Amino acid sequence: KADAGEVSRNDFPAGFVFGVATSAYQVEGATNEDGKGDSIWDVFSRTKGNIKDGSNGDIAVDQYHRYKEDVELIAKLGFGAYRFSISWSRIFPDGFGNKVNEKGIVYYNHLIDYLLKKGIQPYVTLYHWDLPYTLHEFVGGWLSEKVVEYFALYAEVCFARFGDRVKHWMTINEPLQTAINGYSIGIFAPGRHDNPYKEPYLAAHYQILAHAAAVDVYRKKFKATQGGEIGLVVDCEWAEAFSDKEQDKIAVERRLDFQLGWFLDPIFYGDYPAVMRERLGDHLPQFTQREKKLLRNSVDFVGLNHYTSRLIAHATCATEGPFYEVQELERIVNWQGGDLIGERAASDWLYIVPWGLRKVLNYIAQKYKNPPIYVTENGMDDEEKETAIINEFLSDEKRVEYFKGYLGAVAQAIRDGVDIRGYFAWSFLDNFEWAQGYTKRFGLVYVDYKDGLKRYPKSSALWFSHFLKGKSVHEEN
Ligand code: PNW
Repeated sequence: KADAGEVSRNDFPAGFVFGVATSAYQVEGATNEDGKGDSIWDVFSRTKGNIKDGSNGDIAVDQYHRYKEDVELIAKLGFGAYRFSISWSRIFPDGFGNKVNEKGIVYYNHLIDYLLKKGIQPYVTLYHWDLPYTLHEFVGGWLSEKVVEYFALYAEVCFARFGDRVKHWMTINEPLQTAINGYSIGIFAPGRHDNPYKEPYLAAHYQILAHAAAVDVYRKKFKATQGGEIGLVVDCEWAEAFSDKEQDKIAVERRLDFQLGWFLDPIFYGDYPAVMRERLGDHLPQFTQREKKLLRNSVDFVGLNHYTSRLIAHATCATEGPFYEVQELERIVNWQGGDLIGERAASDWLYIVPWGLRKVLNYIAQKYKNPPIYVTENGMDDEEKETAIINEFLSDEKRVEYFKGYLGAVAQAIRDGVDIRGYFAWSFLDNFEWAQGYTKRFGLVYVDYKDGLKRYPKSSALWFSHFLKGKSVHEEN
């Protein structure tokens, strides 16, 4: 509770950016319109048994047709930025990069232009999990080196077509989640799980190289004229030692190396963390000298997605699957006294631990040369209930407390000296929550799935709006 006190806009520097975030497959819908090709998520979610409520993103919250209304609402609430992603298969329907689908370009041009017209800066992610399906089926997806070049081609078209107006680029969203959920556990597209000791490390490797290739294109061909910045988005839970035992403290370091160092070490130091090499041997791919050079300093900023924290204990028989088995550790949610690390949200992985964010931010600053950081996602969810009335969702006091706590933690980290440039709440509105379908609601804005996808700002959206207009939280009532 200590940092949940009186957070105010004045605790943040003048140029600090506040925004809301979404991703293409989760909000756009129109998955087969205007020449868009299928992505691995289109195919995955159409397959029975993969999505909890049997749903998919075919309509999602229909932002493709309602972008104007959505942009107006973002502006009205007072946010200065919108983080969204571009659907690769809208630009190159088969991913091969032969022929640009102009209708896809038109959509993002409209979105970007309307954002700018309303005074909102676009923060654009090139890849938020929706790989063109053909690249998976015929090229091997993230297990294939070839995808690196296709990604660079796609990125180049985005820079060329949108870079005159987009000044903040993110290459890839959470390569960790794709590697583990997509290629080890198989609960995300493309749903692979047969080779969990090898494939996740290949899938991560080529995502890292794809990131570096896209940044190289930006810096060589566009940066000088367009003057934007480009980074990678990683996700990281805070890892707190379960006990004072030396073994648990070392397990914490291992955990952070396997979650964050996996991606940031190559970028800041040119290679994977030593502990990953020790434990994975030849299952961990090697970077060539040329690749190491390309990787080093290949970000202008680090994007951090952060939701929750875990207690970490050394464990020789880990129960959470192969990824944790090689790390020999366990993630625990109860202190030894039995109390939860924090209150649980709706998702079974999401516990509310504001101080964890301050610690992750300080950890990144210390370990990776104090880079500029954006918190690119932070938020919590509510459980969908068939019987609930809208008002139960609209008075989301728990989410208000969540934001107060986590924003307070960001403000603390700024006072600690961490170079944080902005904060994006996940999510602008309720949307397709991947394998959970529409059973989880992360939005600041409620979407009525039973009545024409109407949007209703929740209390958290109104609280944020007051916060952004500089009123202290106590003036609110
Ligand atoms: C993020 N974890 O993924 C994604 O970027 C979003 O698209 C997604 O909707 C959001 O979080 C909520 O799930 C994560 O287990 C999923 O720590 C799980 C974790 C972290 C990030």
